Amino acid sequence: MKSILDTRPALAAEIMKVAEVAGFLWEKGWAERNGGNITVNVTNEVGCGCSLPDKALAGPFAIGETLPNLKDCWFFCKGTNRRMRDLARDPMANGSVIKITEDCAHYYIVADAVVPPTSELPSHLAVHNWLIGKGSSYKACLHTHPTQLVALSHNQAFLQKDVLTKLLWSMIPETRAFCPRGLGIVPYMLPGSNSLASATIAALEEDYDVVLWEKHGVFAVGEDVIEAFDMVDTLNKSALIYRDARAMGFVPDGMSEAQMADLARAFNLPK
Ligand code: 2HA
Ligand code: ZN
Repeated sequence: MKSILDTRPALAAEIMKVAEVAGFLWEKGWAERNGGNITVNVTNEVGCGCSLPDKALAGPFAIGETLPNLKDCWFFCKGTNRRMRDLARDPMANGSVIKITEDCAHYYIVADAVVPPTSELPSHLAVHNWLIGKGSSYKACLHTHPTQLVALSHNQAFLQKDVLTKLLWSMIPETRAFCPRGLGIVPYMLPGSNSLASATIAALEEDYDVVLWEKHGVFAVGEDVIEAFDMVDTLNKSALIYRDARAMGFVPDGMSEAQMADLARAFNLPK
């Protein structure tokens, strides 16, 4: 079957990154059934004034709001109800490339098949709209269900501002170094709702790259989907170290404030 990717190596490379990450999410046990979603702004990879067929496969469909920075943007989106493990195996049969219309309120499904995008499309597109508006180079949004981070979100003590950031940073130097903005917190809200989307943007606006949705999962942004995944993976590694220390029967010491400050100086880290 002919694919939009056949003649577009840059687009194929971005979508292969999505497939690779989808496989990691499944292997880690963070993607039960159709859990999680990924969207990537592929406008640059499709190419401006591109020769893609004007004839879309389906649409226009309403986004549900008007997102003025998304005019004529292209996205690769995991399909609604599709499984990460299937996205890993065959991304173009379990996700689709969509194009936002000129009115910034609708989209067409362009390729390769009519796979309606993720149920979290409104929140993902609202975040992409916000990223473009602030001139960010970030192109990827990732939502997943990392077991240990979600478990920590079931305790109110960990949901106070930057309590988890400090705890997770202190478990291993890499987390401080590679998640320098820490972990934002979003209180429980209905999955797929506009209020969850606005609360997520408000938390990202506080200068986090990864936010924890209470009793649900995380939402991460990055230059590409690999970068977004690596931050979540690093944060969850810290959660695993904390869990294992507790399971061994003690509360872990954590790196000291002085060790953390030293690290921040050495790596020139923000905050
Ligand atoms: O798309 O994880 O929150 C599946 C989800 C929704
Ligand atoms: Zn979810």
